[in-house]
Amino acid sequence: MDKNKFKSMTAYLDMLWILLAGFGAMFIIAYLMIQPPAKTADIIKKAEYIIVLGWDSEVGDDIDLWVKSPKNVTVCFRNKSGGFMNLEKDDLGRQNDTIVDEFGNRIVLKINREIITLRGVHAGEYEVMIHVYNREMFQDTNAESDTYGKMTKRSGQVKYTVEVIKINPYKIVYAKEGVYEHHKQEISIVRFTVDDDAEFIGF
Ligand SMILES: [Ca+2]
Ligand SMILES: [Ca+2]
Repeated sequence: MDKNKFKSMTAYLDMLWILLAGFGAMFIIAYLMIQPPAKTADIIKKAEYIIVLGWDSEVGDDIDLWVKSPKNVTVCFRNKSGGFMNLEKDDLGRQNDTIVDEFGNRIVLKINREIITLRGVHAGEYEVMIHVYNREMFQDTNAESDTYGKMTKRSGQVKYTVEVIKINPYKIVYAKEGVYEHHKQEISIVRFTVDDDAEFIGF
């Protein structure tokens, strides 16, 4: 064999091996650097039902939504998660309506809304109720000075709405409008039943 040809072939094979080794090393490094995929299930929540309580956004009352499952699990601000149910946020009235943006500006968004999602269901009866946890205090210039220093609890009727919404396909299966009046008032909203396939049977 031509010695020069043999030498150039050897050089070519060496180069090929170096290239292959280089690609192999890069592949291994890239594989090690791959991050586990984002838990999309945590981002886009698959919910069978959402139960939405809303009340007058101009008042600072703290109202709570309670849902009890057929397995006797109750979800509310005291127990935010259980039995496939989750309270998205305990709306405190006015206290958590203020956000601070990246420039430090305080922005007030007057929203009074609590949502409990049911990302899965147990067949049986769900019970929904609301509780007037705390009525807003305000400065009452007409009041006698008392332990609150003329601060008085707000009284009078305030409107609320409760909706039970089925997801996929979207349908409002129950809606109620009403008023609450008293501090610590409990209002039973609805008992509704679902089957094994999460279908709404009735109330
Ligand atoms: Ca609340
Ligand atoms: Ca609020």
